[in-house]
Amino acid sequence: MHDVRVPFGDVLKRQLELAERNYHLLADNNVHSISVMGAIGSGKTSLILAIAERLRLRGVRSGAIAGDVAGDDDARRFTEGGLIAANLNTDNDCHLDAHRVSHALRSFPLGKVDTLFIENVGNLVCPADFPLGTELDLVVISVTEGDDMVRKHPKIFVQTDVIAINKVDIADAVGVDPQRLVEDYRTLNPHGRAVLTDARSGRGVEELITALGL
Ligand SMILES: Nc1nc2c(ncn2[C@@H]2O[C@H](COP(=O)(O)OP(=O)(O)OP(=O)(O)O)[C@@H](O)[C@H]2O)c(=O)[nH]1
Ligand SMILES: [Mg+2]
Ligand SMILES: [Zn+2]
Ligand SMILES: [Zn+2]
Repeated sequence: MHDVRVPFGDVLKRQLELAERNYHLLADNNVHSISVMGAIGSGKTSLILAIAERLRLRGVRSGAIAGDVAGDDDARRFTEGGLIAANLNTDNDCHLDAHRVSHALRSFPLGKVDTLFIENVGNLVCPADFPLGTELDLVVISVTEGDDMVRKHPKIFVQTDVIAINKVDIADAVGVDPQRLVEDYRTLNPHGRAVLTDARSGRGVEELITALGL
């Protein structure tokens, strides 16, 4: 393991250094990398699978690192969906960090993928403070979280330039207008792009791929 037992004030600095190293490792291997964040059950895994399925038709090979507190459910789903996947358990930590990711990257067959998705633990708070070193960030929110979700978590939305507002197929059922989420996001991040998606039917997935520049 890297030695991260440094005084508390230096921990974030060390994490930033490791994030920069991850960034260079991915770039040196010509891998496009996307950090996928969002609340528990918002549809992160489903959207990654939907994106990867479409990229495959264009000959783009996808991989995924599945960050979860415990278990390998998401890693299995990725493998079943044809992605090269690695499981990354945080053992009760509520977020991934660049250090954990650096270890996962070391054993990942980077030469076999063109795009790598790193799915964070379901959480909209601390992932905002722990950059992983990816090229792009994507935050997935589900309409089932309510129409005030963006306003309640300004930090992550200010710094994320692409968001997916997912489960729009059930927006009416939960009484949420996705446009309210879009407007709140525009207020916080005028340059960001918000895409409405339904990961199960595939609605909006092509638009999301374009927004991510993939
Ligand atoms: N109706 C509907 N259901 C969806 C959509 N996207 C995902 N789901 C369902 O929502 C549940 C959670 O989806 P996941 O993709 O596992 O969500 P996640 O964000 O990866 O969840 P965690 O990794 O546990 O935080 C599953 O039952 C999905 O089938 C959608 O767009 N519409
Ligand atoms: Mg998941
Ligand atoms: Zn280490
Ligand atoms: Zn955390």
